[in-house]
Amino acid sequence: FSETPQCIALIGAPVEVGTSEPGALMGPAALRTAGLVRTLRDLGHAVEDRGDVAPEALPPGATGLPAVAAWAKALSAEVEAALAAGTVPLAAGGDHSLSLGSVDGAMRHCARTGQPLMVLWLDAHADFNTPETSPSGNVHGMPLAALCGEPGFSGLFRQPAPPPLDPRRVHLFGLRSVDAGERALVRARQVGVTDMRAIDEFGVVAPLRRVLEQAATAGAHLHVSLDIDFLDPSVAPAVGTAVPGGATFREAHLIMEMLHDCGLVRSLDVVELNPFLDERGRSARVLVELVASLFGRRILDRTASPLETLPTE
Ligand code: B3U
Ligand code: MN
Ligand code: MN
Repeated sequence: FSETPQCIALIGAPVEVGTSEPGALMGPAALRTAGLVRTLRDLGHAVEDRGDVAPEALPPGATGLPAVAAWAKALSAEVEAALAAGTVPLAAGGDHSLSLGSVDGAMRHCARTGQPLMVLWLDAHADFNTPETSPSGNVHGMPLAALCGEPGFSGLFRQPAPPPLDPRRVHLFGLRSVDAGERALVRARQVGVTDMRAIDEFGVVAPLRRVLEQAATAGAHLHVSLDIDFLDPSVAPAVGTAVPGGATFREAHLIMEMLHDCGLVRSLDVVELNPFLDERGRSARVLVELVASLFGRRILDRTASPLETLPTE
């Protein structure tokens, strides 16, 4: 994002049919309560809160792929329209199955503009299971496999569907929990990966810079999908599937600041916040702060490079 104000379209997606842990449907409400809209407006952006998407009539209690598909189709249309209108869609979830809709909407937009799409997936998990490999059957562990055209998913997308996402244009960042079937697929499909081991060794800056340089060279539309479990559970406890050893508060902010500075982020998901498991709104507030950093909040105005702004005697 540039220094110029953006027009941001907040789209609530209270989806929890992709997980077995109830509570994620309260995510959009908690993010609003934590001041998401006000915070972005205070940064000078125009924010249009489009309310929550509603899937087409679902039989009550519908679960699994048919229910996920109904949400995905509705969200895809909203995201595509927001992009066509020149706004930055911010999909607030809801479990990670909602990205089937948001990324699909971005894919359709990019198919029309001719811009390549790149996806940065900030997550403890690979979310690359198929119905065949999934140990849980939960669709929030599958969206990337479906988006990348793996078999076993039918009826998920609006028709006609764009060509599947190129897995080499997907980058998993913060990975630390992978199932056996996923491991094989992530390798075979050449998905980009910066796992926690790499972050321990090199920090977040060098690996992220490489991804952003690749995106800049390609002239890409960068879609960022932020799963709250990317963060360490001590920072953001409101998560159904907590995995220890995640990103620190400072690492996460630095990533958001770099994403802002690169100016390539055109669409964003904030997913898997489960307010039922939160501690007095703490995790929701952390997410709002991170989104603020991604949209340009900084500690001090910086006109020079970080080294030049080091304090002098
Ligand atoms: N990989 C496991 C666990 C999981 C994936 N995403 C979340 N949990 N949030 C699965 O069920 O697919
Ligand atoms: Mn996820
Ligand atoms: Mn996850």
